[in-house]
Amino acid sequence: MVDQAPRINGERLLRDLHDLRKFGARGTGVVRRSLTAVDVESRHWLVERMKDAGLDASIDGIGNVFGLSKKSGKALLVGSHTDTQPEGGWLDGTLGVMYGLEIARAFAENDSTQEFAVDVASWIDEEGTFSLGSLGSEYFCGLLADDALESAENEAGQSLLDALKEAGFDKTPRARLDSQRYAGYIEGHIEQGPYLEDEGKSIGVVTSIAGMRNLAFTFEGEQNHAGTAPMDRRKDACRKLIELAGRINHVLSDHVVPTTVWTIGQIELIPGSPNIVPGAAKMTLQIRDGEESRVEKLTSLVVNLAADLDDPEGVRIAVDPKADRMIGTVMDDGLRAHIERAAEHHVPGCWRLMPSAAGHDAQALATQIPSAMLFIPSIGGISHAFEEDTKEKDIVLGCQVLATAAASILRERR
Ligand code: HGY
Ligand code: MN
Ligand code: MN
Repeated sequence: MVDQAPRINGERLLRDLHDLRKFGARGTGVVRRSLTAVDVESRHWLVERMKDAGLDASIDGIGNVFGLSKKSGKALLVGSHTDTQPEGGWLDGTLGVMYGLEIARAFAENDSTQEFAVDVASWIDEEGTFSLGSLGSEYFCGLLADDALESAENEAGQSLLDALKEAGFDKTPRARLDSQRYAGYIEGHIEQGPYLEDEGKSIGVVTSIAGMRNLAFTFEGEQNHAGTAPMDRRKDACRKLIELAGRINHVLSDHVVPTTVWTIGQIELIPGSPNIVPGAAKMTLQIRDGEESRVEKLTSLVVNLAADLDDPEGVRIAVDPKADRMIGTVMDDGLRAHIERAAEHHVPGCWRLMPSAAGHDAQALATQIPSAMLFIPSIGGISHAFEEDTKEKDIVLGCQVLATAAASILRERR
């Protein structure tokens, strides 16, 4: 049985989401990369919204935005991220942050929950402008040491520390998690995939979050003239890259399951002229799977393939297995059960348990405190694209379900 939680104010939630969307708006999408001027501006805007909600709001020394409750007792931390990919949608991350703000406001406005403590967080750089992802939540959770921040830089070569100085955050202390303060962490997010829409479900209750491995390949051959260099004497880095890329599918095919995904997201040919045989090339490969052991196996298969194709007399191949990112994570059963009950209460039978193939800040928080996630449908399953969108009724429903879950969690654990 679920006690009725306070009704969230859907209009206020949508207004704030549309207002936040304006920071970096590009048509229907958003470009708001970590610590750009528009991102910094949006963080100050968020602080003001949190203050309006009666929270003790600030931006810490790494750029995380916190709205802390002044109530006593164990708090529930509700958050996500407001930075975007180079081309992002208006809801990826921002949904969960504004859910937290709306839940904090609705609880404060209702007699039955006005003593409940809800903290709200917007984690910096979940989308990996300066890192491999979830920099802010990982730092908050003590998964990143300060010296790990020294080497972080964006694609333009700007260091994280310089960007923090430019933003004016460098003099502020960097917050770390006080796990005693919290009953747990919950995050609302768009599904970013097709399954809820395909099945006509309104809510996803996340069971686990996939593990991820990022591999960076470099190819070293010999730059030469595209006209005069005979084909049989070339050390063409591009040709070797295509040979490796073309064989990955075949090498992996016997070891994957339907939810295994891999992506070649970046390719660079150097120097990149139509009249020059590329002497060098770069390629990234990202592998994700719900089973950590399978991520490990697939990674070693690809690394071994590269070793087989490496040619000491011709094109050399090197691979840099980036530090393990986003180790596969299982959501907390207890918190997840609260979200399940809330979903069944609001939309009986119109919800499902499901894994997340996307990485989330909840993976970092889950290493320290009980954590759980809720999904709402993505139209066409599209995300990390300007076309990303969700029906407004689904946005409002998701917040109400999460608010109901939050109230029952705090009734039980505060
Ligand atoms: O790529 C991811 O899984 C996350 O959206 N950054
Ligand atoms: Mn994302
Ligand atoms: Mn996200």
